Amino acid sequence: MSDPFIVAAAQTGPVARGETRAAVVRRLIALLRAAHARGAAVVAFPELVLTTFFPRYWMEDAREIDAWFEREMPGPETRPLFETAAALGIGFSLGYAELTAQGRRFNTSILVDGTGRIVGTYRKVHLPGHADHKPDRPYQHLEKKYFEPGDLGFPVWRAFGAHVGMAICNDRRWPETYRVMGLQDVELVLIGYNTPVPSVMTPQYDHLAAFHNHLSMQAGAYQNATYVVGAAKAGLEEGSSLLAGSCIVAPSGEIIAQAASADDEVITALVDPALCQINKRTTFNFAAHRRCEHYGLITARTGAAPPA
Ligand code: CDV
Repeated sequence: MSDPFIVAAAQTGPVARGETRAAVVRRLIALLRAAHARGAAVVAFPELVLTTFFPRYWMEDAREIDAWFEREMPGPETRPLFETAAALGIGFSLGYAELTAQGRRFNTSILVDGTGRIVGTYRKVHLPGHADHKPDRPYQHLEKKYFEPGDLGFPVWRAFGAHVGMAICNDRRWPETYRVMGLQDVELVLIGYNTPVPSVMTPQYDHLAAFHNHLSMQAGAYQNATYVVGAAKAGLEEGSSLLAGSCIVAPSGEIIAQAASADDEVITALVDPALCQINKRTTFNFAAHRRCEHYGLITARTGAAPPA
């Protein structure tokens, strides 16, 4: 059985449109140091954390779009984060916009171990929003324009003495995200998010945004007997209010740490892989209780269809 270790969520406040990556990285390093001072072995940073949440802007110029993306990781601006983490011996997950050598664009998160080595890459599967310009809206949500759906599935890696997976923002609302990792015996899921509230898509649920945020992660944690860490980019960013509420959820489904601000803030909690075993061996012992013969529709059909 693996030893317990401390995990951190590094919530950030808003990142201004004109804020340089170097300035953001300095903020991330301060959060990394704070997490290390609290004994953390690994810290989760938010989605697309190196820049403002640029999918809110309609852009047509390719060079303007490319400027939001990283062509290498680490690159010159992000290298100090890797070097500091390696010097401290702390790992992290980091969300950023990835432009591959083949010209493909993904909303990506990497997992970096305590030596500064990238041990895992995840590319966001569930892309919310739209690809077309909707000028009647106060802001856009153009993830479907700027990214293609992730092509790597939901891998789980051995790191920090545990089985670790990642997801990005909207992924956290989908049970499939957690179950595919649950089937790889995941014990810790690191998630970064940017959630604008009010939502232009579901204003009916604005008053429930914080509830739905935690509901999704708590359900995913409980039903798959895993820790889940949610790290928000929060606060008023370029006129768009981003949900805070970063949290760490235990395999019981309980929130065991939660941010109290909408700004740069570190929260920590103990991850004890032994606690994952309680439900992995009983209620959610997949090998004993799952009935795959009845789940075929989940992969055979994408959209819902009414009964005949
Ligand atoms: N970045 C996101 O994926 N945000 C979505 C919003 C647009 C609904 C989310 O699920 O929080």
